[in-house]
Amino acid sequence: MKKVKEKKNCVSVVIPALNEAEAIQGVIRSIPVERLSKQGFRVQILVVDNGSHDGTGELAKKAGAEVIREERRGYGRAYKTGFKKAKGQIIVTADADLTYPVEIIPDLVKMLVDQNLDFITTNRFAKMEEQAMSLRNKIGNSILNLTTRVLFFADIKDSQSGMWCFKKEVVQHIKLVSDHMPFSQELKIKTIASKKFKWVEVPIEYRNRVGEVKLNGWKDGFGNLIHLFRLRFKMYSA
Ligand SMILES: Nc1nc2c(ncn2[C@@H]2O[C@H](COP(=O)(O)OP(=O)(O)OP(=O)(O)O)[C@@H](O)[C@H]2O)c(=O)[nH]1
Ligand SMILES: [Mg+2]
Repeated sequence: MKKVKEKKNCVSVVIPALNEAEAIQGVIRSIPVERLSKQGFRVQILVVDNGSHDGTGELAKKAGAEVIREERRGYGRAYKTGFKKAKGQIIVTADADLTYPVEIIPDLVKMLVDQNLDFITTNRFAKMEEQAMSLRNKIGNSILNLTTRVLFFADIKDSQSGMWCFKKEVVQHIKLVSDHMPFSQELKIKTIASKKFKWVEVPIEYRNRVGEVKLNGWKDGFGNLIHLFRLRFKMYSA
């Protein structure tokens, strides 16, 4: 990955957003910038606007974020672009839909530093609001989690969670290919499989989504399942 000028005491919060006008400002304003600066970190809030046409980018800018426009669609594409532009040596991620508890970012960062971890992923199933995930998606996620554990011996409870806190060097060491929803499982599986990184999974709250659902449940679910098998039989040469 090409390097931008990295800043040692900087945390980059990278948020992919596709038509999230209803929630984006709430997400940005809930990030505890002051707490992070008391911990000694500057904060870069980076919204990757994935071709929104509802004013998401402008709203994000007004709320104080740096906005990059990425016209090529896809959750993974948005993250790859965002990671390249992240100035912090520590990166934290969250969706732009108010589902993830961004107020815990200082705790995640503290844990990463204090325990000298490389990668923290999160488990949404620990404290999930009742309507936060449909029954279909819960079943789909359980199948993906079980398949991940069986195929990769990865001791992970939530393979699809989109909130991570990690040292930027992790994504500079592994090759991430997916431009779409499988990006989330690809990142975790390759990080764990590389055996180079100290990682943990921590429980988090997961809240009801604000704004229209972007996920295509059946298509993305099956797509992720197929991706797991493809990854399993190609990954060690990748
Ligand atoms: N689906 C999708 N999301 C994108 C894309 N580009 C950016 N995003 C953002 O990526 C995040 C994840 O997408 P979501 O639709 O929330 O997917 P999800 O979290 O699995 O599903 P929900 O439980 O409905 O929130 C959101 O912040 C989207 O706005 C894209 O091309 N497709
Ligand atoms: Mg979401």
